[in-house]
Amino acid sequence: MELSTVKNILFWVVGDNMTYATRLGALMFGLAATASIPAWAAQETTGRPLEHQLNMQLPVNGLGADIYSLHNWMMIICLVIFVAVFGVMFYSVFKHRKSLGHKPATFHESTAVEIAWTIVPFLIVIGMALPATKSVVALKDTSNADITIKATGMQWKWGYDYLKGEGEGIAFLSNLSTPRAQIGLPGEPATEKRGENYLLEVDNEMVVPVGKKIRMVFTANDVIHAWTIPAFAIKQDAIPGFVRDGWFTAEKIGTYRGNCVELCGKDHAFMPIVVRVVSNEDYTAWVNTKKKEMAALADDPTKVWTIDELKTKGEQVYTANCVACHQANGKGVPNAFAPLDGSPVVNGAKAHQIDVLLNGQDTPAYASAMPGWKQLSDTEIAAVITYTRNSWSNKAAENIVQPAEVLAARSK
Ligand code: HEC
Ligand SMILES: [Cu+2]
Repeated sequence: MELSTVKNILFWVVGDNMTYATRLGALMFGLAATASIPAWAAQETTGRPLEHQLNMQLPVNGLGADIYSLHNWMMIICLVIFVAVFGVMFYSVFKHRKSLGHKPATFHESTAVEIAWTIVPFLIVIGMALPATKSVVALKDTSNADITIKATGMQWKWGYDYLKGEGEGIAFLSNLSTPRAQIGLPGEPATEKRGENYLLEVDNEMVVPVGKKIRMVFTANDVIHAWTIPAFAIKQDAIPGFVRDGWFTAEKIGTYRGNCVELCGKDHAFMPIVVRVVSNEDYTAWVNTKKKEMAALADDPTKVWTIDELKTKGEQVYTANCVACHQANGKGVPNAFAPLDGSPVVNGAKAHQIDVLLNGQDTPAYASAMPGWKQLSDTEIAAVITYTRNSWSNKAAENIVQPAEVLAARSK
């Protein structure tokens, strides 16, 4: 075996960044007595998976440490059972083989053996279930949170709403920020080298203060997604029409990364989760900037825009929300995503297109459906419609839509 393989196996058993002697020591220690191997405390967490990592990511809170130790402890129990059972089996088969003249025993029922093989597994199960139950109960206790944040899964991004506590009212969308040039397209290789946080970076990170209890509420707009930050020991499905919750505290300042962990469609791999943990003062500062930013961005749906203003804004909205399916050239993907270039909807009556944007569309012509975009603002919807009506080969007769028209359609 290569040294790195041995190293990985040891990582897998006891954790990271210990000398081999300590690793073996910890292994023995674990075997002999305890379920808590404090490997995590000795090591700086990276907040993201490492290359060739076999063990779980290092936790940054007590609950995560419990789960980590529990995991190691269970692995050790499994290993001991494995070695003991197969050891006895292979020894017996080898030592008492027929060619040495052994005759098979013919006994039936042995009360002693039957009692032993009922009681021993029972004790093993109790020994595993007790500490596990303690952790599961703690995982579910979302009471007395300092801040409550709602995460909404959408194809293929996350929306965050700060519902309670400092920062209440803040809401934003979080999109993958890795450039297309690093990813490439089918049949079109990437042209740029992959960055350090390839596919684990976003434009708007969720920000929380260090050491505070954060309650997370999860739901989804379209299909099932799942939210996790492994280092925080939190993982929960986000299900349309349901609200689930979970909680974490982050005890170290830093940036922590995760992924959507429920297969949710074509761009499942492209909706990472990034949480930045900052000091309490930095958090207050972030809340203030974010609130100012939101006030500045807040739309005035009665404002009348020029067509050029709408086209410029519409292109941004299109790039952020629509290219994944309809492509930058507006040609879509045959049979899957409708082309907008030359589309009868985009070149037809504007009222109908507003309706498609707000409520979605699902015709038999395409395998998938167009989701509704109610979560975009009136201005964003008006802008993206105006943009599509004047782009590529489209020359719609009604070539401009104002935010007020979207607002009116919304309340219908
Ligand atoms: C998740 C993939 C997806 C995204 C993202 C998406 N669409 Fe669609 N869109 C579709 C699909 C699929 C259809 C065809 C639906 C059907 O008719 O069954 C469609 C249809 C449409 C149509 C009607 C076209 C026609 O000729 O029937 C318009 C207009 C449209 N989309 C605009 C947009 C705009 C603007 C955005 C960005 C805000 C957007 N779409 C984002 C998947 C998507
Ligand atoms: Cu997802």
